Amino acid sequence: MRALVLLCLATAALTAASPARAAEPVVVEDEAGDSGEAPDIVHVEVTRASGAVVFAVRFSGSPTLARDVQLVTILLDADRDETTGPDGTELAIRADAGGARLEAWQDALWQEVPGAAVRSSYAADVLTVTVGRAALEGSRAFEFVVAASEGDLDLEGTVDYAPDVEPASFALPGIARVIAEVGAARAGRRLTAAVAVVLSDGSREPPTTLVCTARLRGLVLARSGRCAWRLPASASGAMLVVTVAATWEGATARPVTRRVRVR
Ligand SMILES: [Ca+2]
Ligand SMILES: [Ca+2]
Repeated sequence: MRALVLLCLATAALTAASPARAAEPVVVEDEAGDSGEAPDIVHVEVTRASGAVVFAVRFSGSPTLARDVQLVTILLDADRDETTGPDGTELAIRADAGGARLEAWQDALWQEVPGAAVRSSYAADVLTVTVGRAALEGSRAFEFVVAASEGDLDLEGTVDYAPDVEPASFALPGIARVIAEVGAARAGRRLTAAVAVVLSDGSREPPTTLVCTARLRGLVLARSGRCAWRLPASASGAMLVVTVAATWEGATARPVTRRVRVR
């Protein structure tokens, strides 16, 4: 786990130094035919969705993943702290063809988290598991291992792990910059600002939260929409100052300011 932590630190440093980062999804390939009696994982992809993370686990040999017979466990080190949970993993998603549940390591036991936002589906040899970021305790970066087992992972039996040795890493991108385009400012007219965030992986997304403020001659204007205002007829010639504070999936951008002269 120490090597893993060092790797994580190195990755964090790289992310801080460069706006470019590895493109999604995170992919783990696993050998076919190495699983014994357990379901045989051959490919894992982890991607982000709005407010959630999606694991797609592909198998060879079309296992049934029947309940209480074949189980897929996604072990997560969501706090990236090797002292929390066995081998650092304090969350476990257990899934089979019947559904999925989240368990947390508490009082030295795996205990189900009631009402956790976890769901799964199994079709065409791909088990798709979606977990809400809230269920991941808001984690923006985690280590993971997928284990397919015949019966309970924690009991005797055969297991196929992906990756086989060290856990894999997944991280949501940060915000590289905020795009705030302020429309034409005309006295007596409505003004809107269009806001998007550009992520460190180059993709462009709408903000998760957005606070827009406009000041005219030092006074805050009442909003007429999330990022819209009606300019007073007396505003002609004044400088309008629009400030935008945006977040995306738990990442906070520095507020940006736009100044436009009202015509
Ligand atoms: Ca395998
Ligand atoms: Ca941990």
